[in-house]
Amino acid sequence: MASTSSSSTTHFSAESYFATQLPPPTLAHDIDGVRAFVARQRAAGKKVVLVTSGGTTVPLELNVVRFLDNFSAGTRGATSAEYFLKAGYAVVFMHRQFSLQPFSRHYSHSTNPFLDLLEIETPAPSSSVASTSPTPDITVTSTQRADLLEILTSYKHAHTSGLLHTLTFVTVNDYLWLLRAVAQELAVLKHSVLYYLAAAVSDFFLPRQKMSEHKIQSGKGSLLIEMDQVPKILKPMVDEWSPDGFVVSFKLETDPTLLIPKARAALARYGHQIVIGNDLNRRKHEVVFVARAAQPPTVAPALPSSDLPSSEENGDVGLNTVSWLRIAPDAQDVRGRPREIEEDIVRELVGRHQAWIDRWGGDA
Ligand code: PAZ
Repeated sequence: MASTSSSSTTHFSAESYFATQLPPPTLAHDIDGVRAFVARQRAAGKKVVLVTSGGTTVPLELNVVRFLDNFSAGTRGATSAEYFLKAGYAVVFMHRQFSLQPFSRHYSHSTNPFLDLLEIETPAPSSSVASTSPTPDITVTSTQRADLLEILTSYKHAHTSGLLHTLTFVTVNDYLWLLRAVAQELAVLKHSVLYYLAAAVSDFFLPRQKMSEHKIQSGKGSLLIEMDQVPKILKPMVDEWSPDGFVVSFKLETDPTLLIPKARAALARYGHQIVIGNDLNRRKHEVVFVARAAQPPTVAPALPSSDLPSSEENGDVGLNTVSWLRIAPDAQDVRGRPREIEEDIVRELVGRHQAWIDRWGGDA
């Protein structure tokens, strides 16, 4: 039997975590980039959102051969980042390496492969230069051209305007170090910074002190791994790293009856502004906003009435407001493309964030 653990786990506070686990080697360089980005957006009076996206890995060895991972492809984060840009925000997009990214997500992975958009056109041979065959041209399939043009235009604009700044992480350790450092940089923006924490972050990890240096060997029977709990970082984020920021976390469950109680418990424990609950299998067309009662919900007026949740499901639950947001699973936009619930989530959050800024006297 191979075991990578000692018999007891350690309880890591955020403080003891950062005192004992090593930062990723690129951290200082990444933060220089964020600092410059924040300075530009601050000078321009922009609201800034940090979007975290995709899953984190948990390596089992220091020389990593094996790791634990989770399902997240980064759809929620990449899609939401596009809608935040559309709403006028500058976006720090902190995502799992190789997960979906804004704009390119439309043609990534296997859902809509980029190569399928392209045609090879071979010009007719010219009679004047008989010995050389003409070079084929590449064109975009005509049915895809309008969509591609629209996405490409937004993509180019996001990059030339300098409104999208991208950071990557792989492990849960990278994520925690990066989140803390980025939040500390964004804190100067006071109330005009919104945190949209959609990444699927592991709840468990293996501290480096307990990791095997080399590949765990088989041949000794089963593998037992005892992991420690990842420290709860929302509390120091709200209390210390970025106390004026508007913090939205996500809660994923597979048992829908847990969504609201767990969301309420998170708000009570960490003191942030909103938890968006989503069920694994319904997350693309249904989410629930659980917020502290001080912020009245401003459910997006542009939603067709059939998409609005029925009123008896919404309302005050003790100290919290609960509002469901739903779209029909097969809903389409005016051009016949599938509607994306992130459009409604972002519209709702932009309204609530603005109310938060106004309440504090407006520092955007
Ligand atoms: O990346 P994706 O679009 O496939 O999934 C999004 C999500 C379910 C990871 C996100 O909405 C979420 O709930 N993030 C927080 C997960 C959690 O740690 O509870």
